[in-house]
Amino acid sequence: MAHLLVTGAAGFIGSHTCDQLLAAGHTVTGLDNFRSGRHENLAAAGRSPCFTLHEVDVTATGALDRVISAARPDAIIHLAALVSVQESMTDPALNFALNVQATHLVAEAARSHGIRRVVFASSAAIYGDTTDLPIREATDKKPISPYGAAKLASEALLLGHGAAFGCTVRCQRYFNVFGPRQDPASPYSGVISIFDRRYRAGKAVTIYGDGSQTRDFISVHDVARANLIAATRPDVRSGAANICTGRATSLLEVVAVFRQQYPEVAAPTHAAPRTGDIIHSRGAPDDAAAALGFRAAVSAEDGLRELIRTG
Ligand code: UD2
Repeated sequence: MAHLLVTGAAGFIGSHTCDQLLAAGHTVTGLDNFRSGRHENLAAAGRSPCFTLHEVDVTATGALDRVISAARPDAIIHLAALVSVQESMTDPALNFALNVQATHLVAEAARSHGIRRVVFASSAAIYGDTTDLPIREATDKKPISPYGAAKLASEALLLGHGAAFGCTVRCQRYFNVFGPRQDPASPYSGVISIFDRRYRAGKAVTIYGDGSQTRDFISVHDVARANLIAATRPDVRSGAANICTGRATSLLEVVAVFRQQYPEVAAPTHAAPRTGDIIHSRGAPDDAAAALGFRAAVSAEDGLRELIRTG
């Protein structure tokens, strides 16, 4: 059994990752500044004797050193981030601090403490608006936001450190993650979390465009499992892989599942497509299968039903 340090432990992906690590018998030290993380996300983890939480910012002077010196983890799963693409547009400096500098600090902490593995939350945003589908890892990386650029820079920082100082680095390029605990607060939150909140409130949703746009929606449970594998499987080598399902689901298909569950809610309204919206996005899952033995197991429909059932 391993001891994992999870940054961003109280976030959407972080909390599910902690839950799965603990369920598998590992020890977890969590770290979160609670900027977007929430205490209630850690309700289950907090009941485990194998879980310790530190309420600190990764970028605070000496914070990582102190936590790592005390915990002596085997690996770091670095998920703490400025998670909003939109916020990276309005505050690029904050994006740089939380999404680039923070990663450098993690890389340095891994080096100075001799930590042998780092798993990093990268994103399909590094590919920009490519129309060459499915998106493969070798596809040109042309980010179109400070957020995407920061994720790409972070991958390079970590992989360079890993190669120089003998640490295995896995960069996980998440596609459109959905599931329980995703914050629906902003209009730029993931579409499924927005739809979930509106249907629960009995309100009609708005579809931008005709709803035929598709995304590679992956359940947060699959994403957490991919993190667990990347952090703990013994024979893993450094690299980057898409964490996706390889399947495209349209917004109309998403809405159909909600409408079955909420027949009393009015039909969706349609609005003009969002500026800059891409029509189709779908990843190739083969590299993750080869490097990690990971394949997504939850279908978009099953994941949606679980979200609707449990919230
Ligand atoms: C992701 C980013 C977005 C931007 C984009 C670049 C997130 C949550 N979003 O958007 O910020 O970087 O990638 O490609 O990381 N939609 C509706 N109704 C709503 C909300 C959304 O129809 O109330 C549509 C939206 O116009 C889009 C689809 O749903 O066509 C998916 O939207 P999304 O923001 O969940 O994800 P995505 O991949 O478009």
